[in-house]
Amino acid sequence: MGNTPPSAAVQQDTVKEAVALFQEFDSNADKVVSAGEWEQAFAALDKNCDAVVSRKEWCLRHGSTYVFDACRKKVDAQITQKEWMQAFTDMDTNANGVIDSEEWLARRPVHLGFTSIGMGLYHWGVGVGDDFYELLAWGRTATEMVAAGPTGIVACGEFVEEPGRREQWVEKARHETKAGKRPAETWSEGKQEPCSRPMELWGDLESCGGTSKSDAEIEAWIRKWVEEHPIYCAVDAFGGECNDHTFANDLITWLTGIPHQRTTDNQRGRSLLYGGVALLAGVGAMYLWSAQDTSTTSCGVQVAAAAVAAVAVAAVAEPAAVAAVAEPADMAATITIETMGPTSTIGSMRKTSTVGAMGQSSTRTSTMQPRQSSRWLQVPSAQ
Ligand SMILES: [Ca+2]
Ligand SMILES: [Ca+2]
Repeated sequence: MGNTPPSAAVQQDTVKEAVALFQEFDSNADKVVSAGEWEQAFAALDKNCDAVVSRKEWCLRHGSTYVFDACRKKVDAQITQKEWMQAFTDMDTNANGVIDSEEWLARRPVHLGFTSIGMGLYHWGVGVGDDFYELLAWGRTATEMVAAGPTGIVACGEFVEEPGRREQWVEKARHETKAGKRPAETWSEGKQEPCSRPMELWGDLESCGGTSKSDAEIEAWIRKWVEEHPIYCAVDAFGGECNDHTFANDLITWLTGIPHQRTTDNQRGRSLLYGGVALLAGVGAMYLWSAQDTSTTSCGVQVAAAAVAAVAVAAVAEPAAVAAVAEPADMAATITIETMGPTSTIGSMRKTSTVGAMGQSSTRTSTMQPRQSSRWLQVPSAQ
């Protein structure tokens, strides 16, 4: 998925790297980096003159990639000259044509953080520099909306309008933390309330560009978002959910200025579920057809039912695992289920397959020679 969280030592080096780079780019030492100096810096970085600077070229020269990651890019592994000049515009937040040291140090990389909650599902959080922001909720039926940042609760949904409910919610968090169900690092001793997971507790990180927004601006945005989304909704059959995934997509879009629409677990689940329902209809038709024809239908109903059950569980899952739809690399979950009819008069087989992958689904029927499915279906046994 993404890169793993950097060590504490690497985090400490990031400011040093930023300061050293600023001095390097400011070739006339007038304490600001001009567009000309910025352009020259790209030429110096692009050692093999192919008009892109790769992550490798950057890393070989500077040791860490904090500044590289803070530039928005189409492809994570490289930055083009055009993107480099766009980064100059992004960082010159007061639009006076130069980047001063304050603007330079305000720029922070943005990450999407993933924590596995089992069954191929992930809890999402958003990293700005070393700080993370996330939504907290007690399971899939929860309606209490709480947004947390590195120092504690940033905003609560409408449930706190009822007297005592906020205290109850915090008390539950305290209890869960004491019981070891939440990491001790997610409890603020100073404020006596939960805070977000620190960087090292996120299992995977995905680079999403950079931001110049301040902590105060970020907290104000989160308060407004929660005001506009006052009720937590983990799962909605028609996509109306309001959870850690929709929060992360919205926050990253605002932070980076680029629409961020990573496929959520629910979108994936719906895609697979609806694909499965379509398949069941297909199996029904196949059954009627084979009953008239006395021929037998190989494979089908049981597999399809198991697949739909697994996807349905995944779509509404809590960590207690029952069954899981496993996924190949890069979360591209794919299910193909095939039903084979008898050999036709021209010696070929009719094949109906339903494919669901990363937010898309399609059902197609084709006539082809029988062969092994190149895709897969996996329904692990209960844990
Ligand atoms: Ca300068
Ligand atoms: Ca400026």
